[in-house]
Amino acid sequence: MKQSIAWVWMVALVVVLSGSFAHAETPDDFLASVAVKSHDDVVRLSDMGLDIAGVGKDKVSLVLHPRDLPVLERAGFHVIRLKDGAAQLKARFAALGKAAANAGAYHTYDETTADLQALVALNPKIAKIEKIGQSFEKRDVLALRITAAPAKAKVPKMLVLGLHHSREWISVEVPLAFARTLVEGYGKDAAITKLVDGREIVIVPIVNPDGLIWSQTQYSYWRKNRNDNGGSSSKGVDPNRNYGYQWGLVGSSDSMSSDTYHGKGPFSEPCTQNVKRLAEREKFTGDISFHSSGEMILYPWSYAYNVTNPDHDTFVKLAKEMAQLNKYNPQESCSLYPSMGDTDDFLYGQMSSLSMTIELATQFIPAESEIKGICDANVKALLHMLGQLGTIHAKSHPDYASNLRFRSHQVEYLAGVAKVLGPAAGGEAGLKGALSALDEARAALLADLAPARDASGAKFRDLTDYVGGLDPDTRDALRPVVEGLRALYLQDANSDRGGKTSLRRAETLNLLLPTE
Ligand code: 0X9
Ligand code: ZN
Repeated sequence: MKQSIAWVWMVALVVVLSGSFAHAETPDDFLASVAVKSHDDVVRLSDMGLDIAGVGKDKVSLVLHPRDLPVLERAGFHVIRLKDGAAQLKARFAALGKAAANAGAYHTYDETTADLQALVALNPKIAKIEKIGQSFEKRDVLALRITAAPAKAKVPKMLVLGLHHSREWISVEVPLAFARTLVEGYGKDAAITKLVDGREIVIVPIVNPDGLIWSQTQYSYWRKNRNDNGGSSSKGVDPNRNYGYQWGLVGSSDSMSSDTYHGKGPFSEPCTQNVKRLAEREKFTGDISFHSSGEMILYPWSYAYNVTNPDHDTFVKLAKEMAQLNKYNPQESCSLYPSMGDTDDFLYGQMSSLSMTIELATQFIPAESEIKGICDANVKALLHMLGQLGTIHAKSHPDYASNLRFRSHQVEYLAGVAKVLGPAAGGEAGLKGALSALDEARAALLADLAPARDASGAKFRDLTDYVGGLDPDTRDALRPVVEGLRALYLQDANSDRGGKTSLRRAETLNLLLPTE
């Protein structure tokens, strides 16, 4: 989808979602739009931890809480509240809410389980259900494994994930349709038979079952999982900010009430731990995580600009080919907005799977009549990718660690920051002075760490090891600096695309981290 028509889907999305507040758990939430002058403004909004519902050419739609208003105003954004324009849809969501466990043509959690079981019954030789773990509320998270390859054969493996975000019901339908196509087509359709004979496919239609149930029965607009956040009145962690690769700063929030709350640590959530365990065990060649909306095929990286992934050309080619089949717009994930802790950055960056996100449809929950068309088009794209995985795969990531040589200015910088951390820091003013004195050493250090040459962040791990080997006093003083330096480095990678404010924020944050 071209940027020039992006606003059209955003408006469509607003029309549907404005009907979804009948069961608002947070009834103060409202849909709004703000004008944006450039893409840097979108980056700033995302970096503020706001819930971005759609990105248009000159506007962004947001789900806001009244407490967000002064923050947005201070940042210079003019907020326009959007009116509820779809009473009939409101009635539809109200009806769905009342009829718990009935989401119309959309699958509920129980219906999804039943469908997976039916597929196994249809052909138990090629389809098996596996429990990959449990959700926060102790529901089983199920995967369907489909293959007719000989038991020990080394074949390409593809992972398909649905429903990270509770309100994105359509993201369950496409993985299910893919499973149906493979199981029902085996032995009847030559191309499908060949794929199932020579590949292994693992499909997890619902990564976040608690969220789906909450969205289908209580509050259709719910996005996160249902973690009780230690008894807080603000529930939920955004599963797509909780993966442990480049986690925690850009485009995600440390506030529990935010819709992009990243959780209390990387992989703090059962639903992301389940995917991590599965991926570590299976070593997938490629994967797709389905979301809605926007009609986009997104490839890494999500976490920062200006860090070209080592498999860029492979991703571009594959995404373009798939885009011919589903007619979506292929693009680098961060060009939508940068965010840390998403599925793809982990599965690609850490697990070397050719990992992409597909944003389905033009609304989170499209009209039921659209489900079939969306599934058909995207199953075609998935089949193409499955075929390609026989010949393409991610490069193994270069071993940066062995190339790292510490320079004196790096040690100087660390020693200087350690001093600032000491009792003589002198509050805010002292901190400012110390920061400017360290500027030169910092610039040299960042140049040396060179984000563009170290997309995997391996140098940071090496730096951490180095500090770990120092005498205990120095090590204790430096440890939080090194941890925070990773964030500083990533922000620096963003700095020529509007990340300057964040750079300062990250840096201050690093310096104020407790030494414990
Ligand atoms: O923000 C997300 O998690 C995804 N969009 S959604 O509307 N479904 O919530 C986008 C994931 C890709 N990551 C980035 N574009 N940074
Ligand atoms: Zn999503």
